[in-house]
Amino acid sequence: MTNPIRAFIFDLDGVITDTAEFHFLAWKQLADEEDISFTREDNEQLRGVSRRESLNRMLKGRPIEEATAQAWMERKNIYYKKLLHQITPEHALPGVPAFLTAARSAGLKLGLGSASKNAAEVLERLELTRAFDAVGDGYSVVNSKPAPDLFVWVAGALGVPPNEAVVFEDAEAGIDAALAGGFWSVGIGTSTIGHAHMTAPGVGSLTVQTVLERMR
Ligand code: B16
Ligand code: MG
Repeated sequence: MTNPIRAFIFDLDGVITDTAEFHFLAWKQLADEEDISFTREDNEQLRGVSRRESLNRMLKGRPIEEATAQAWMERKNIYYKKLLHQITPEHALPGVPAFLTAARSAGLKLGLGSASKNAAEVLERLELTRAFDAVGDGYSVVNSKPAPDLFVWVAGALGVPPNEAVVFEDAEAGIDAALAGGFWSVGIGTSTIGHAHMTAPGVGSLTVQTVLERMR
């Protein structure tokens, strides 16, 4: 017999809201200014990984001085933060607020595990800060996804062991992190997430009961 599920932990970008487009536009502005080719397809490789790893992937092996790397990441973040002003509660992905409410009503603890250092601001703009019992973000741990550290940190803050928690993730790095930490996992969207315990096009196409029944 397996343990009952006591917590749901959600990734932010691609699961709760779609900030990937804003990340793309910000990296694209930097890339254009620096004469680096960067397409929407390239941007898919940046899904779920840290700002530093995103820069590395955007550069595709091109060497860069550390001081320049820091300055470029700072510039990208300024562009990104400007775009975040557009976010309103309507930017939550379809069915997300209702799913969070249903999960809480079912007695589950709710956590957020995002690689983003801007996660708190995004949650505020979505008016979803109070929906979560614990929020782990780009400041919480040193080793980012695919290391399991962030989800383990959130589970610890919720007081629930990994094998009693389900991670909802849209990125391959995020599902790898969840599995490495011993969590149950739900792959969201269309990326390479076939190794998750179950997959769905979006949180809105799931019910809390369906997820709980599959995690055993
Ligand atoms: P920041 P998630 C991730 O968010 C994004 O998917 C990824 O594209 C971004 O590079 C990363 O956050 C860091 O974001 O530059 O704002 O610190 O999917 O883990 O919620
Ligand atoms: Mg994501």
